[in-house]
Amino acid sequence: MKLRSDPEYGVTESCCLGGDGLEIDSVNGRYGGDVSRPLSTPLGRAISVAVAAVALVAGEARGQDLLVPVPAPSLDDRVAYMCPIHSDYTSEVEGRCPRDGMALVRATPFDVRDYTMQFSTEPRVVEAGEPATLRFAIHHPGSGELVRDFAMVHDRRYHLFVISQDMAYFEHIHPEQDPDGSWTIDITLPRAGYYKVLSDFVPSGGTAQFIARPLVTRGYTGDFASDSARLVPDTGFTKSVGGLTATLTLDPPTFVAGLYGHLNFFLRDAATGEPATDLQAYLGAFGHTLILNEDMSEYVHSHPIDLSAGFDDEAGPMLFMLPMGVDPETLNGGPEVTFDALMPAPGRYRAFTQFRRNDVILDFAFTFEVAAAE
Ligand SMILES: [Cu+2]
Repeated sequence: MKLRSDPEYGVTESCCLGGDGLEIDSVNGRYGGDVSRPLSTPLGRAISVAVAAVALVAGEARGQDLLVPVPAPSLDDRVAYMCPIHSDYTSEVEGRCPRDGMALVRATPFDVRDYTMQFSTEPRVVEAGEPATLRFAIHHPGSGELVRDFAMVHDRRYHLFVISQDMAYFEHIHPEQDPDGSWTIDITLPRAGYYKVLSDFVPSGGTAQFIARPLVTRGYTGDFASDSARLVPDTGFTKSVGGLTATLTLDPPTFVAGLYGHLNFFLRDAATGEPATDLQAYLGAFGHTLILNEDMSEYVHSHPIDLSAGFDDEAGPMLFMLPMGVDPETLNGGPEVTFDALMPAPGRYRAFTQFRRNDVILDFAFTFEVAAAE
């Protein structure tokens, strides 16, 4: 099946994150309006309130008697419903994101400050091959209070990625929340070294956060700067894992920094060569992809931009990643799964992509080059 063309969506499809910060794409105002309309009014109101206030002050300075009421911005002017994945999609009313079908969460989309994270390990120095507990406590950037409420995003409230510096080791795991509000998970790292620990969550009332922390095990003697991965781009984009063969096609064939590209996967049964149409939903989607560059300074988290099963989108309504109101366990996906992604800088990137089939999570890693924009 065909994807809806990009112009339908505009150019703001996926959330793109770099460094420890959150980058919010500009709103282009062309999202399908049948689900909910883009929200420009609260921001617009806030701006007009500011303009009115300036006018009043200026008027007073000139000694005029201006009786322009200047209402203080209420909480409602700052709170909206936003897509937890596409933080640039906001709405005044509850509903779902027209691009991925995610339930909108109540949030303050115009407050883009990073939340504060306390990351600790038990034991304090982690030993390779020995179990360790990772603990995360999230604090509000303004009040400093511990955050206890998190939005459900892709079936979980906290997603965690652990990647070794050479990018050979990749884990996508889900910490559990302790009664005190912090999050913990036990992990055994395979060998001494430097790891990147990436937290992905949406605090209730805040925007999507994607926060990286280093983890260095005992016995690591390398130099962090010079030990970064030396990624070698794949020459063939077909790999088999656990009975599933994935062929990746990049569109455009060479990604360009700063421009959206598509990662098109075609999946086959490795034994028969037949197209695989029995993908299972995993965390509310038919695949997950995390893309990192060589020195792990840039990372992009992407989900499929539609459901690759049995929809004709040429004339129909805007596609959802999963149909609303349907139990994901009753659905099958494949053989095509497409992710979109925007790589912020040129260089070599590795995409870690996960599919679920026969109740097993299958991890694929593909490495490719991203060219500099002309
Ligand atoms: Cu996850």
